[in-house]
Amino acid sequence: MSSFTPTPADRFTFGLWTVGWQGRDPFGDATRPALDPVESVERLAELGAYGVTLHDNDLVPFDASESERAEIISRFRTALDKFGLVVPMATTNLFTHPVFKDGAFTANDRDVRRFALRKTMRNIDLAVELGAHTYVAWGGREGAESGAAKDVRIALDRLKEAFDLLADYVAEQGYDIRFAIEPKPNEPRGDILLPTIGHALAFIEELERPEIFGLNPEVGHEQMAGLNFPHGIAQALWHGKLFHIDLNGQTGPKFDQDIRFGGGDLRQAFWLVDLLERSDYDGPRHFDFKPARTEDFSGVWTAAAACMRNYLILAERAKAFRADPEVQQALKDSRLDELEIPTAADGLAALLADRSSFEDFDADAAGKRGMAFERLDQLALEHLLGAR
Ligand SMILES: [Mn+2]
Repeated sequence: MSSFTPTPADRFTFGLWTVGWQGRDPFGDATRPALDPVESVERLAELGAYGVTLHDNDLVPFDASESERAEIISRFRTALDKFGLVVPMATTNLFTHPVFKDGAFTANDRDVRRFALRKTMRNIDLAVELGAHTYVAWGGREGAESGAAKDVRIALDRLKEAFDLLADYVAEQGYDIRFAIEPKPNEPRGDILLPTIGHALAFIEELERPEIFGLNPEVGHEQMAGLNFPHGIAQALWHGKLFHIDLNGQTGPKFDQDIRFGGGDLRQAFWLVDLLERSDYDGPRHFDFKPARTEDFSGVWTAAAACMRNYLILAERAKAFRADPEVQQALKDSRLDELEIPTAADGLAALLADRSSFEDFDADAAGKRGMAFERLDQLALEHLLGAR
């Protein structure tokens, strides 16, 4: 159906590392050749994407000379202009090179921490040059495999120090860019610092400039911890901290699968899109997925197109759910409208004086009221399945 064809107005973006993933995993070599970022730009534009995102080393090799770097960036910018894609977000690779084997901002080695900060600041310059307003920080190797290897309270001091320095840097440069911290519970480290949305939200409030720090939550990362992703996103929105989002799929607590969006837990994907589309989040719908290593390039582009198409289908299904008069009645029957009424707008004294709230309250009768959630959830499932 043509209504499920993406356009740049849908603001779909892809990491260069997603379609460019060569299929290397801990047990197997690459199954696909390297993909030229310029080709990714062209193909994603053809598919209807709005932009691309990148780690520094997705574009510029770790050991490139200054002149090589300048040439690569110039060629990439030309492609962006030619095919009309933007770069709304960038991030730093602080995990591939062996120097980061014990982390970056929280590595026990001080010289590694200083190098990590300089590498990040240099790429923030590039991010701003390319027009990005969001800088993602995923601390993939900020963690440990064994108890004594990392003093977590001190490591958090170092992590705060790093983010405070980065905030000073962008303020001094006058950059219009905000940081989005990406939680993940584990992989590649046994345990990673800031493992969930909740941990990261609490940490941000300890920073010197919390207002320029928010979150980049990823579907699979929360689900690896057995958590409900739409609930986490709702709380991030409630705090005003949803700065960016990584969409993909995951089937429960296991290794980070990075399935195309719509694969994995479909019901959570439905509630996520329902939430995002009704929220004030106006940032990119960013896909951070890995096309299965079984695929050739035809499969890669099929998966990329499917991420966008599945989002649009789910958005249409969620909209139909909300517009259905039977659903609207079911929401009332489940008393969602009553949840919106403040519990004691009449004040503490009135609550204490209100005998009906306690002394005369019939808890047994209230305990017998049905909530009608089964009917409501079945209506949602039928909309999701296309049966209504
Ligand atoms: Mn992932």
